[in-house]
Amino acid sequence: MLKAGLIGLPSTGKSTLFRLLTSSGESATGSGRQKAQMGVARVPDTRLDRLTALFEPKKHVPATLEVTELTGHGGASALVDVSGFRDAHALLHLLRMFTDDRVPHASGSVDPLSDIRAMEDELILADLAVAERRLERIQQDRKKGKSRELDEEQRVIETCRSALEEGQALRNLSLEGDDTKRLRGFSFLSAKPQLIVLNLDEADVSDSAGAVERAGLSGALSGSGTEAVPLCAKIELEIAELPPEDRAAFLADLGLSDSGLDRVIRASYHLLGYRSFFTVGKDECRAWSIPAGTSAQEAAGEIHSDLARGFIRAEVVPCDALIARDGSHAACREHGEVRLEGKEYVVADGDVINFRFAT
Ligand SMILES: Nc1nc2c(ncn2[C@@H]2O[C@H](COP(=O)(O)OP(=O)(O)O)[C@@H](O)[C@H]2O)c(=O)[nH]1
Ligand SMILES: [Mg+2]
Repeated sequence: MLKAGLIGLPSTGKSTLFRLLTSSGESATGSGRQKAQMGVARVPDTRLDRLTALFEPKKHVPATLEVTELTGHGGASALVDVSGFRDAHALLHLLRMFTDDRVPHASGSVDPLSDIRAMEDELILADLAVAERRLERIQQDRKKGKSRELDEEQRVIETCRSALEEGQALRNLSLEGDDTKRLRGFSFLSAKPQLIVLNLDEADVSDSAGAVERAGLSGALSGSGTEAVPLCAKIELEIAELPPEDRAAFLADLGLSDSGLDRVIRASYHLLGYRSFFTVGKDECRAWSIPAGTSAQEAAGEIHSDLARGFIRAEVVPCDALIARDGSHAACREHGEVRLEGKEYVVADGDVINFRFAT
């Protein structure tokens, strides 16, 4: 499952966003030294909604995003110890751009540029501690016996340490293939792709680009591994309280085409290069998330390891074609829209797949 950690200074709207994202899913309080809450957000997908309307299955299962928020204190160094952050594929960084006299501001006043820097520095310091701990361990291990891999690891971590000491986030480091893999095990926070969620003032929602520019943020948001999504948590709360059929009109009144929550989830997908494929039937219509470049056999393994092991063929039809033919595979077949693909086939976003396998 796709995992995201919510970070940001106090009173930026993390808990509000957490509640909004996970209102329809389960949530749990993590155990351990640091207090964290974890919840599951459903990934909105109109394609799955349409397929569900056509197949009328017993179960409708959207793709999900697991979200973690640290509820205790302790700053970024605490994040390193919380599994939900350690394993996170991405960080959602809440940035306060709204003014509200009743909500005290961590930095005194609204200053998103300096807040980004403050959070970044915390991530960098936490990573520096991890890097130093690891280098000490490597020194000890090398006394016991040398290995090429240990040397390589030391070299990569020393590169990281230098970057961190210069105040650079590791997501800006361009590493070669094997080094990227070596780094993966360390769960460096500043190496994770980051989605900056701009929590705008209500007055700015219809002109979010203008708000970003006025705050002098354009440069800070253009770094590698970084994307930005504007929303207003206060308005999102109002939307969440509306009956679903009234939401589109409410958004249109504000000059918006979709809700901020939908945009946050979509942007997380985009940032990570994630895709969705679907399985359909009378029992269940379901969306599955996979990284871009996933093969048909790996995709089968997402559903069950037996499907990957006994993989024969993937019967693939793009969901748009299937929807256009009212969910009839037979009609799609007649028009040559159903393809039989082998295990190396790279699954495309929106594929509806039926896996043929031998048990
Ligand atoms: N005016 C305004 N208040 C907000 C907005 N988002 C959150 N808040 C309020 O700010 C306070 C802190 O929010 P919270 O989500 O607990 O922030 P956290 O400390 O980052 O978890 C709460 O009282 C929220 O209701 C917003 O977009 N506009
Ligand atoms: Mg909170």
